[in-house]
Amino acid sequence: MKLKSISKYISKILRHEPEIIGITLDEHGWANVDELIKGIQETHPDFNKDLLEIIVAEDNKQRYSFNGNHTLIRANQGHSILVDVELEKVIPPSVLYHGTGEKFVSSIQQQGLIPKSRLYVHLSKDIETALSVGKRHGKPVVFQIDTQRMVEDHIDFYLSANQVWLTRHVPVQYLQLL
Ligand code: HQG
Repeated sequence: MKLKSISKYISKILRHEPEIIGITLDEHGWANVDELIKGIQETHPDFNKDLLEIIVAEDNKQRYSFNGNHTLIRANQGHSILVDVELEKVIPPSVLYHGTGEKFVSSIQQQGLIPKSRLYVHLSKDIETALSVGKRHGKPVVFQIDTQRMVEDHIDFYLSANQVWLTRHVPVQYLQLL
């Protein structure tokens, strides 16, 4: 069984479409662990709790969290469905980065960065990480964001449990294409 493809499936369920395995998330994005495992077993009969524990512990971006007694699980960020994962509001470093595909540049230069299907715009703390995010969309480009000026202008930033910087919208005046 390929753990990476199951992890992608779990992301899809916990961020976007819990209904594909007939489960629901609560208002804070939590799913019941037993229900999640049962739902995944429909298509991957060998899946079990031990494998879920491995996926959560070893995920390269720490995408998921359990509650204290591991009866509930949620994605730390990246949702399209409206859940409140109790993000921490934090003052960001004075500069952050956003990697995207070259094909989106002219639209971004007109509209700024918008969350599109997700709840937040995702920002990276360094250019290298931004480039790897951007590569998912074709030829990568990186925008530098004047977060210091955004903070001065009272725009809120959040840090997810797995250290991804999030904000609702980055208007064009704070963006510089590198
Ligand atoms: C672009 C992955 C046109 C935006 C990553 C991005 C990240 C615009 C795309 C996380 C636009 C949305 C999120 C505008 C923004 N016009 N295009 N005005 N504003 N865009 O996948 O940031 O592996 O929803 O630049 O590592 O690429 O899934 O967002 O290219 O942390 O955990 O619209 O997903 O993490 O694409 O990636 P996405 P993203 P995971």
